Amino acid sequence: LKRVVDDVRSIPEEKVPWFPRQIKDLDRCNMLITKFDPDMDQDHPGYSDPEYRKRRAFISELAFRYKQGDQLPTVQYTAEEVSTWREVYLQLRSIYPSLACRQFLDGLQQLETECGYGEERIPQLRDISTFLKEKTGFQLRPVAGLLSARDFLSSLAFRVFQCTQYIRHASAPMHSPEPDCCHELLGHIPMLADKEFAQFSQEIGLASLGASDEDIEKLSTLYWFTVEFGLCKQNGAVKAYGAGLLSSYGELVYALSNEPEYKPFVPEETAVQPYQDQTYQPVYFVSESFEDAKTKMRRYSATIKRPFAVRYEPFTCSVEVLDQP
Ligand code: NLE
Ligand code: FE2
Repeated sequence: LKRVVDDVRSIPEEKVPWFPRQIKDLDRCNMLITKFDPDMDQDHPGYSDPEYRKRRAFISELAFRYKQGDQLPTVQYTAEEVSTWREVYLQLRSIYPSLACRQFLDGLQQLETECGYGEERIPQLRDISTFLKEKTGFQLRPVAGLLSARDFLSSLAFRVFQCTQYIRHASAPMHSPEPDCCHELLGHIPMLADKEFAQFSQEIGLASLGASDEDIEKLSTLYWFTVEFGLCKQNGAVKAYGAGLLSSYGELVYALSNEPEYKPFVPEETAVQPYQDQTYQPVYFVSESFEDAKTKMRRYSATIKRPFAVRYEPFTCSVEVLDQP
């Protein structure tokens, strides 16, 4: 029989890394990775643009101040920012019908009719979060930049998606190595409006709670090659469902050009595939379908060794920790 454990420290095994148990614990899941930050990275197109860096600092501040349950901050985007958005939107919109998977196209269309998506303005997190909550129970929270894998994945366990709110530099609209609002709003959000994909995302999150560093590394690699750069078969053709592809005109075209290498999605193998995050991927993993990816992923997650099991309790937005006999 399974029993609810009040405190993971009472589990007699080796020490389990801290993990959020309630949605408000996500206020502590905010460890940033600064390697792509325009203040730190000399290759960032905003590195030598003080105006851009000032703007980024201002928008970051909104995320730093945010606490779970607060109203999501809105940003008054400048004309230059909107023009970057427009360029990204129009370019990508023109190739989505032939390169994006069906679930993405469905989601995007709903966002266009119900949530103000379009080239004219950058949608606000507040409106999108309300929209998503109704579709799949996902909600957004603002984040100042790239998060540590552990913190990012753990928020997915609660159906919370951490979203950046700044936009990429105007000089590089077609690809950015770091997340920005184009990546979140165009890459991730349409997919998160799909029930099955939302479930897939939450399950990766639940598998990550309290996992060892080594397992976090594997799960984040799996996340990378599915949620970020995944391809899947649909009606005999290969389509993109990964957000990193769907937000980068350059890489979306490249990924489906037959130039890179393609491998079938097999979690045990995908989890140990080395990857780089500066430019386009040399290899992509192709799933037979979402259903197939979810089943395989679930089977893989069950092999991760943890001295306990977790169960999400939707009424209280909390995670129950159960003894694993
Ligand atoms: N390369 C993506 C883009 O240009 O939107 C962002 C990837 C973030 C992991
Ligand atoms: Fe992403």
